[in-house]
Order: sequence, then C-alpha cells, then structure tokens
Amino acid sequence: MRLVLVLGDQLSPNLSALKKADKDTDVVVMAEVADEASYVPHHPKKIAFTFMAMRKFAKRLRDDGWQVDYTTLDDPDNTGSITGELIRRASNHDAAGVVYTEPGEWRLIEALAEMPLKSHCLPDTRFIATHKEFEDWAEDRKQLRMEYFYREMRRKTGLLMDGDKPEGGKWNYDHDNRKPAPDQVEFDGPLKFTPDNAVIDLVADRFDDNFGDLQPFWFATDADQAQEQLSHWIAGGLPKFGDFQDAMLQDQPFLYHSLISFYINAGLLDPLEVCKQVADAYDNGDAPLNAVEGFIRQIIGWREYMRGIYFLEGPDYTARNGLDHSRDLPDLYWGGDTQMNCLAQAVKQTREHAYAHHIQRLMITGNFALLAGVDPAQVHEWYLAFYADAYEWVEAPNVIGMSQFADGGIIASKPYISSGNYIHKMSDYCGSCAYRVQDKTGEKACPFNLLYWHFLDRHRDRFEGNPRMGNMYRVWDRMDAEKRETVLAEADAWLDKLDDGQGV
Ligand code: FAD
Ligand code: DLZ
Ligand code: SF4
Repeated sequence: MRLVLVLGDQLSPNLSALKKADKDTDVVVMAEVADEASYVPHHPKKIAFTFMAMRKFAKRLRDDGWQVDYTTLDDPDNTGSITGELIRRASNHDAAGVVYTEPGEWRLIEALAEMPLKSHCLPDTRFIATHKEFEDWAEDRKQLRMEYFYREMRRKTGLLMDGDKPEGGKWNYDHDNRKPAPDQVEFDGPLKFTPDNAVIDLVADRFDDNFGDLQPFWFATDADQAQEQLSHWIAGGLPKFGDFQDAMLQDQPFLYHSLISFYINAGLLDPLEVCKQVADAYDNGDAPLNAVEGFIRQIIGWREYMRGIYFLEGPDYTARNGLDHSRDLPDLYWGGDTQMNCLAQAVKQTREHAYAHHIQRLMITGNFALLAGVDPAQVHEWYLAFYADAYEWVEAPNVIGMSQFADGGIIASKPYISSGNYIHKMSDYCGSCAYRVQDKTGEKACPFNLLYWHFLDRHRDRFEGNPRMGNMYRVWDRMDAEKRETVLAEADAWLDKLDDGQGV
C-alpha cells in the first residue's frame, strides 16, 4: 500500500494523486500542522477556512470509500509538519511510498523532495496550461506579455471563440471595464455560510495573536457551497462585473466581485468549469461580453500566467528586489493609525475579511508600498499571510512582479504607480480623507501626490528610457524647478514622519 497526500489547497476529487491511487489499498493522509499554519502569520480566517474545508473534504473522501488518516492540529501525536506526518503514517502502515500532487510553493516542493521516503510527484492537472506548455510558449520570446499567452488559452479552451476568431471581434474588452465607482451597488455580495464551531474554537485558542478578525466567519467550506456562491454571483454580480471591476467604495468591500478565488485556489471549484458557467451566461444573454470576457481573462489569462511565471522563474523569485527598496513595512499595514483614508479602508477590510479586491491590492496597498520604497520581501510576506486566497504560486508573481516591480519587469512593462488622482477617480475615498487629493504640496497634500514624483525622480535612471513612461518625465521636467524641489523635500519629510512612527 501507498500513502496519498492531500494538502489543504488540493481539495479536489479529481486531484492527480487521488486519480493515481487505489481506494481499496492506499491510505489518504491529510494533516493540520503547525508548519503550514505558521510559516507566515496567516490571517485567522485563512487558517479556519483551510481546516474547515480540509475536515469536510476528508469526510467526503471517507463517504466515498477511502481510508483517510487525518491529523488534527491538537492531536498529541502531531509531528508539526507535512513530511513528519508522512513519515509517521508510513511507519504505522509500513507503506511502500507516497504519491502526491505537486504543491504550489517551492518551500514544500523542496521539503517533499528531500523526504526519506520513496515518493512519486505528479503534475497538478487543475490548471489549463502545463509547465511544459508555458515554458514552450515563453521560450525565445524577448518579452513575455500576458495578452498573447491569454489568446493561446482562449484557443486551447475554445472559450469565447467564434471559429478561430475571438467572440465579438476583439480579444480584450478591458477598455470598457474602467468605470468609476457607482453611486449604488445593486448586488448583495457574497453568500454567508455557517462555520464549524470546533475549528473556530481551535483557531481562536491557537492563533489569537495573529492579525485579522476570525469572526464573523462566513466563507463556503465545501464544493457545494462554493458552487452556490458562484451561481449566486453569476446571476447577480456578473452582469456589472466588467463595468465596475476597478471601482472602490467606502465600506463596500465586495462591489460586483465574485469572491471565489479562495474556493478555486483551495480546489473547491474547478477554474475551467467556472469559466464555462460564465460563458454560458453570455450565450444565454444573461451577461454582456465585456463582463464575461473580463472575467474569463482573469482566470485563463492572469491566473494561469502568474502560475507559469512562478514555476518558470524558480525558488529565488520571492527574494528579488530589482529597485533596491529597503524601507520596513509601516505599522499601518498591521492596523496602525493612518489618516490616509484609502489605506485605512483597504487594511480594515483585509483585517475583517481576509479579502480585498484586485485594485485595492494593486493601486492602494501595493501602490503605496512601491512609492514609499518598502522592502518587497516584507510586502510579499504581508500579502501571503493576510489574504485567504494567498499561496505563493499566485501571490508572489502578483506582489513581487506585478505590484512591486521587484522582478525587474518580467510581469509588468512599467510599474503600477499612481498619484492620488487615480484613486480619486476610481473611488469615493478622498472625500472622507484628512489629506486633500487636489493639493500637490503643502501640509494637507495627498501623500500619493508627493511620493509619486519622489519615486519617478529617484528611479530616473531606471525608467526614463521606458517608452510608456516618457510622458510622466516630461510633465515632471516641465514643472517649475522650485516646485520640484518643494515636492521632493516634502516627500522626504513625510517619509521621515512615517519612519518615526508619527501618525501619518
Ligand atoms: P474577481 O475580481 O471576481 O476576479 C475573478 C477571478 O479571477 C478571481 O477569483 C481569481 O481567481 C482570478 N484573478 C483575477 N486577477 C488575478 C490575478 N492577477 N492573478 C491570479 N488570479 C486572478 N489572487 C489570488 O488568488 N491569490 C493571491 O494571493 C493574490 N494576491 C494578489 C496580490 C496583489 C498585489 C494583486 C494586485 C493581486 C493579487 N491577486 C491574488 C489577484 C486578485 O486580486 C484576486 O484574485 C482577486 O482579488 C480575488 O477576488 P475575487 O475572487 O473577488 O476576484
Ligand atoms: C494554508 C494552509 C494552512 C494554514 N494550513 C495547512 C495545513 O495545516 N495542512 C495542509 O495540508 N495545508 C495547509 N495549508 C495549505 C498549504 O500551506 C499549501 O498546500 C502549501 O502552501 C502549497 O500551496
Ligand atoms: Fe488616499 Fe490621498 Fe485620497 Fe486620502 S486624498 S484617500 S491619501 S488618495
């Protein structure tokens, strides 16, 4: 007999390791372990979600005829690590070896490869592109761009294709997806489910000091509930998803977003199946093309592309620091006081829900860290810990690459930076802020305005020649010399206050 490992983000009945195993002779191993629960100080909701979903999945496997050796976190025999549990279970059963599906983090891939047990690692087939397909696509290209990879994935899946042409005549409708914040949101947000109170008690007891609110807990924790959430969103949220994808509203964390990344990444929903249901909504006339294409692009385009880059670039990707940034992550990321309303909103929401939508992650918390020159490794760890959908394969390319430009431009062709103007256009945050978004200098000047020019000025050598940034430098150069000096001096003074822990 062999052991079959199922990790906390591999909760899919069609997992390659399960497909390869024999339910009459092999034993499934699942384990809640201290190593996985604390390699970063995860948000308590993320830990609770993982344990609840793991426990339900173990029951499902048992109901389906599998023998499952499940270790709870408080089991006195728990060795504290995935490899420790496999070695312990292998010795109990005198197992011939271990079959497992490739994990989504190099850390665990390496630990499993070094384990003193005969083991067989299978590819994770829950993705649309294999590693080989991505490598072949990337080979010999001077520059990798998501858009071209996405078109390959459209052709491969046949999603939104009209023969060999894109549905509607265009591959990408992003241009229609940038409407500013609506006055009112007409969708009632994610469905709320009842939690497993035994897990709530366990997490409350063991992870009390972690940043983030455990309660109220409402995530879906099995495949049926996740599907309910998907159907609920397709009916109510999808039609306006495209229009308001980039918008942000005070105290409205969810807008028209799907809130399914937790479920897809943990294996409760299959990405291709999700896209087919969304494409059906278009075929049935229930959702417009800009919404449907925009959504499908995120899944078969961005999500697959990020994974491709993570595995292509290798284990050192998370240590990259292409812009030599070294500031410590400010206290405000851990709930410390700030007068910047946009940041306070994004952090509050993250603390409450272990969730923020894409533009909040990119253009609020990410943008600020980049402008302020924060050490990307600390930014990476923050995102990995606090978002319930965060596993390194998807989080690191988004943070190190897309958001912090720390990979030197593999993912992004220019840094995602903006002054307060963009935030003002896309949200209603600035109206309730102690700073004034229209002030470029002075005591009340929006810090994003000061830091934007500070960033461009200090990285002039790196970005001046970038064709997509020439305009920005021309605007800066046309500014009165005295004004430029004032901006830089005020930005420096503001950063000093930030470093001193003074209320900013
Ligand atoms: P929706 O807005 O409804 O989008 C639909 C789906 O598209 C998502 O569920 C997700 O599966 C997929 N998707 C959208 N954008 C991306 C993307 N850039 N990369 C991968 N998948 C995408 N996503 C994660 O799943 N895990 C992360 O750890 C993560 N970290 C991020 C860090 C930063 C700095 C940024 C800018 C983005 C990050 N994203 C991450 C991508 C994106 O923000 C989330 O997938 C999205 O906010 C999840 O919410 P949703 O399900 O409501 O998504
Ligand atoms: C995120 C997470 C947490 C918090 N705890 C566990 C756990 O106790 N046992 C487990 O098998 N998986 C857990 N996970 C998910 C893993 O960290 C994830 O499988 C790896 O990071 C690879 O993506
Ligand atoms: Fe954020 Fe500046 Fe707007 Fe305040 S004024 S909410 S700091 S963008």
